[in-house]
Amino acid sequence: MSHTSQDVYQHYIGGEWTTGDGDTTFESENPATGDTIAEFHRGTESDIDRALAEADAAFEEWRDLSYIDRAEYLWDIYHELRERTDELGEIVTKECGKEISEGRADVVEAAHMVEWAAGNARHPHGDVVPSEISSKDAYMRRKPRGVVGCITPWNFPVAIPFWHMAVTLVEGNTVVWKPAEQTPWCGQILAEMFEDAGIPDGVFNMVQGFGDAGNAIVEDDRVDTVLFTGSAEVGHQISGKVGGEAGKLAACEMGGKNAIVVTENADLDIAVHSAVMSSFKTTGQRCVSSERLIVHEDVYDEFKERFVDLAESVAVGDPLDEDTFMGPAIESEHVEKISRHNQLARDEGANVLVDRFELDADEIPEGHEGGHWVGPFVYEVDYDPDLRCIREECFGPHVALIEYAGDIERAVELHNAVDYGLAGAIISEDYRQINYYRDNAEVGLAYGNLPCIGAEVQLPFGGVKKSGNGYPSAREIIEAVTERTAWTLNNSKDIEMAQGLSADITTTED
Ligand code: UN1
Repeated sequence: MSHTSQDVYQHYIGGEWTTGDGDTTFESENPATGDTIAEFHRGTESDIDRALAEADAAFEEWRDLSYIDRAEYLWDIYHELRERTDELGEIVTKECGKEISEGRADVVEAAHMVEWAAGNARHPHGDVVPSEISSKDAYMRRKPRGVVGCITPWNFPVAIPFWHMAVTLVEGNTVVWKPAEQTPWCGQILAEMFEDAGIPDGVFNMVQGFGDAGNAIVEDDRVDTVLFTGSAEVGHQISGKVGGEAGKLAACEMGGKNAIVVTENADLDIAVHSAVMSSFKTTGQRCVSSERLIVHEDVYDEFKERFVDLAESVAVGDPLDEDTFMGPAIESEHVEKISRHNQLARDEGANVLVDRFELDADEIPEGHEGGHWVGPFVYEVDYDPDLRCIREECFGPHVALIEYAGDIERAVELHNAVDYGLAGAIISEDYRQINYYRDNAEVGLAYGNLPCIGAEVQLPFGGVKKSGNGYPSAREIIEAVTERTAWTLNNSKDIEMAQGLSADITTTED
């Protein structure tokens, strides 16, 4: 289908484009300019209701297809993602502000996830399990759960929807998806891809909108699994609601207050490089971005000088320009949130080392005055576990240097002293320190001598503690969107029980 820029874009429900029931629209904005990109119908509870009815009705036929037939639709999408990587990467950059290499990497990550899911269709989907009784065959078999509701964030507007939906669909579930309200244009393009691939009506549905639409997915009884990636605030509400409902499952992936530990045995080139990448790539707006750098006193001064130097000079600018390191923040409300966090650090006694929150006029590219610009904010603070600035996630280029004395045990103690546990890294040349970190850091994604961003899709991805329950991406999502059946078949005419349980039926006549 074709659209002109004057169109108000629609929802995709039951294989049809529809304006839905609502009478309001919303706009998508280019965060680097403040310009409007396009206008979209805002979905309502009744639009979600229709989408869920369609997904429910489509489930039976979809689950009856073979894994391999279902995967064929995804292979079409895989090829489209590959062929259109540059074009889509530019769209990601225009709609969410990430610099262009990140825009493209978002699309590449999506292609990898689709490739993994579609390829997995030809892999075993269960286990043959030994039985205590030699005449019994026992298996673990998988079945789709049914209707899966997907709620995705703006920071990976192409990749994360496919983390959620690719495996989910290949496994035989149907989907109702609400893209982030900040990145509906990416949502539109993905929905067009599903339409082009000819996915059967109702198997994939997309409703554009805000939290009220997302909430209508979460609260509906027809939804068997809710997949959510986004803020801790919303994720905890969803797990609270869904957790209380028998038979329903919420797989939530939230942010963190991620840290990098730099020990006295660190190679400081690697340390500084990893810290800059982890703190400032994506303008600090990855759920895996680091906001704490925990540095040993022996190397603190040198690390600080080199890190501060780079933080002062990393190129903030037009995200479409290949020479830009950091694009803008997503929206003006988010700039305010970052400002509040910077102020909180000040109020709690931080010594501010770099403050580029308000960029100089000549740093803002021409024609981009309406963009949501922020630069790095770096501070040092005397460690106190109760400080909010080093416990609460800012989701921006806001980073604390924390000096420690003593051994690796002490560094890991500081590292773990937050409620979250998503990603983290250790920089050290000492394998004992590295292994201590690996075994004791409370995170789902741990790195040695690397940034704590940039995970590959074939690894599990997910957090511990308040960061999530470790499902909604890549490999592990299969557990959230399938049910396991333990199937046992008797090959004998006699019934023999495990555990030594008697199979004799005795009667009063015995
Ligand atoms: C996120 O931070 O919101 O590991 C997702 C990474 C990417 C995904 C990040 N593969 O940095």
